[in-house]
Amino acid sequence: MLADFDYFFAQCEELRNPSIKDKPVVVGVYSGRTEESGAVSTSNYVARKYGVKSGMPLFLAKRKLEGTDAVFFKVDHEYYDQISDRIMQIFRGYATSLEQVSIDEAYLDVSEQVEGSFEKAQDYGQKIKADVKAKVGISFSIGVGANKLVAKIACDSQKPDGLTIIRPEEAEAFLAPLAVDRLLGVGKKTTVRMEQMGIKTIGDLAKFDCQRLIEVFGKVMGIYFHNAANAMDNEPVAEQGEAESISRIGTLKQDTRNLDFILQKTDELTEYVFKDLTERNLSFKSVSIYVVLVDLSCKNRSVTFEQPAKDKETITKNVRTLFEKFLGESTLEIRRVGVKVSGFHKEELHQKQLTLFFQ
Ligand code: TTP
Ligand code: CA
Repeated sequence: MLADFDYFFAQCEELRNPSIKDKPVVVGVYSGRTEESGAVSTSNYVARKYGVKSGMPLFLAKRKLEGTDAVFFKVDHEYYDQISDRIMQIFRGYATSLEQVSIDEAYLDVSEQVEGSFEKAQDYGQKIKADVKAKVGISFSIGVGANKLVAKIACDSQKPDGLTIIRPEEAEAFLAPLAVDRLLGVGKKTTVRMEQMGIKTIGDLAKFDCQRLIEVFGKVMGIYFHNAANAMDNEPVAEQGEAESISRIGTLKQDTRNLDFILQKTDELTEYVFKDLTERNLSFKSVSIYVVLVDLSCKNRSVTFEQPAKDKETITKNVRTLFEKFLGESTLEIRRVGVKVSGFHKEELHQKQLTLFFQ
């Protein structure tokens, strides 16, 4: 099962400004050179109706939306990250394993939960969607298939708020009419090459002689293309390994060298780090700070203890000491700050895996 959040950055902005929901919403990255320069990260579906697309220059998006009550936002990664984390956490409760692919996309292995039934997967998908909607307020699309490849294409086929189930016996017919570039690994060059060979759709590719594909694209890719077009994929939903560290980074409201001002921000970040830490029941042996200065150079400072710690005060206290020292060593103003804990207790990690195993 693949879940992909709908028009994610723009939906996050709608979430904290409900009154803009029916207006065109554009989230952009401003390059900072002039007021107007930059590109569209994403937009809501209202703005898409006017032809706004990801990657488009902002001035062009503005022109397309001229005369409408469109609203523009600057990307706020911290906020989107927090929302994404909360949803991923909910997903964990529904899946045997979770593979997060990006900030707004994750594969969930739910085969055990739905006992291999695609019928049950339909209800299960609805249940997850309703739960996330109620708890976080974000909608997303789900694709269900016998493997990751089919789940992904199923998900893309119906957005936003989609739930598309492709049963194993339907998979080949579902893929057949689609353009080959819908397959992962088929880029512009490959598309052109395949077109020269008379292959336009995934169906054309599925029927194409596998030996010939190997001659043209090499053994690894040739076999992959052949299998993928025939809806065959054995990639497991691979859980990312237990994190080596937990960190949060934030931008200061203004560039500063004022310790209290900085600590106000790092205390906020520490709250999030500490929350993650307690959720995973980990103790740590190192605390680090991360600093981005006004000239955009980055610096790290850290401290490691003999004995592992578990409490929030150890983080706040050491972050303060590290910043006091850092400010004594550098003269530039600070723009962004981060807090990190690491050096997790090995036995504890091991213990955790064992408990998970025996649950
Ligand atoms: P997508 O999943 O590609 O797009 P989306 O979530 O905005 O819209 P939908 O899934 O409903 O089609 O990308 C996820 C986020 O990544 C998106 O909200 C913003 C960001 N992004 C960029 O910053 N630049 C880009 O060019 C793209 C495509 C996405
Ligand atoms: Ca998305």
